[in-house]
Amino acid sequence: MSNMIDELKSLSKEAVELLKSAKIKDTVLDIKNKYLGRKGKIASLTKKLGTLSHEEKRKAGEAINSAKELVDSAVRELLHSFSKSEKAEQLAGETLDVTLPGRLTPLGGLHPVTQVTQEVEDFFLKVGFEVAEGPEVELDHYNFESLNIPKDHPARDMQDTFYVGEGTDVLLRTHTSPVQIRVMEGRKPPLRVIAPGAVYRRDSDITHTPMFHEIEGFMVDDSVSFGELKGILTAFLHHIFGEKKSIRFRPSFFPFTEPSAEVDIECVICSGSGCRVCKSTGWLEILGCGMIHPEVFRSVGYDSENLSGFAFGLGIERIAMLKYGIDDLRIFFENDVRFLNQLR
Ligand code: 2NM
Repeated sequence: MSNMIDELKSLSKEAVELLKSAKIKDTVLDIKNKYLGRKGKIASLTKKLGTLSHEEKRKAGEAINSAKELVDSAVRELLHSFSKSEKAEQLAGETLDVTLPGRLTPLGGLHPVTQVTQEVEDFFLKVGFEVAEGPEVELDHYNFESLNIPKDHPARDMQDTFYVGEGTDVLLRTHTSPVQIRVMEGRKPPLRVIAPGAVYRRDSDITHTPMFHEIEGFMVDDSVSFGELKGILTAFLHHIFGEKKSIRFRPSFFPFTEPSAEVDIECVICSGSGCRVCKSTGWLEILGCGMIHPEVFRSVGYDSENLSGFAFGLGIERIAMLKYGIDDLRIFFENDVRFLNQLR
């Protein structure tokens, strides 16, 4: 009996000693199994309990339990410390090197058409204009009729305008003038408004796309003069192309203005000496303008006897082409980042 208790003590000591030399979790589990397992060294001793007296059994049982307890707590302690160092190792492997350079997200930029639109808006906002928007799908009435464009005008031809359904009076606007008609219709002068946006025409070659962008503007008050038109548009072109550029006004014709004029700027490529871009004239056509026609005022219910105003219109892509020296309009709409990145 005392023999068995001694044996238990030395078994548990032996197990604890073995555990001390264990370097990995698997070794610990092997040792645990060898001593505490169902067929382990301690379990095989308990088989001898049957031969003992009641009192001896109790003492031996206590000895077995404390031997198991000793080994088991050593095992648990070791497993705990192994899992702790495993975690520490994992964390050490995951440390963040804050000195590494960051991963850059490529920054987007504004499309050149948007950039020029904003520059034009900047100028007109500074001189008291507001920005208005309107539908791209319009009625014949707002796009043509109220602008004094007669029924037999070529702009109304199926060849020149996109109609939404044949024989309807619904179409894609060919300019942003209808926005201004809508503003005048709903409000009273004094008014200073610009209308930027996409417009549509049946046209397609290296200088024309079926969709392009326009900015139109107008000013109406009780006595707006052609002098004010010249002053504001000259200041505007100097803002966009630089103070040094010469500007000229030439007589022209539009159904919705009278008198009408075309405005040219000294060629931005050759400075007036003559080149391919200005077709050897030294001048570039930049915008159209004029004093708003009495018929337009009549159609929005204004009294043209006591009012006057000027209006103008220009193509955004054309301005961008001249400003950046681009010779093919179509690359504005291909959205090739190699092109766009050059104009940021
Ligand atoms: C142009 C040229 C001349 C124009 C006229 C109007 C309105 F609606 F007020 F009558 N808006 N824009 C106009 C005048 C547009 O574009 C070349």
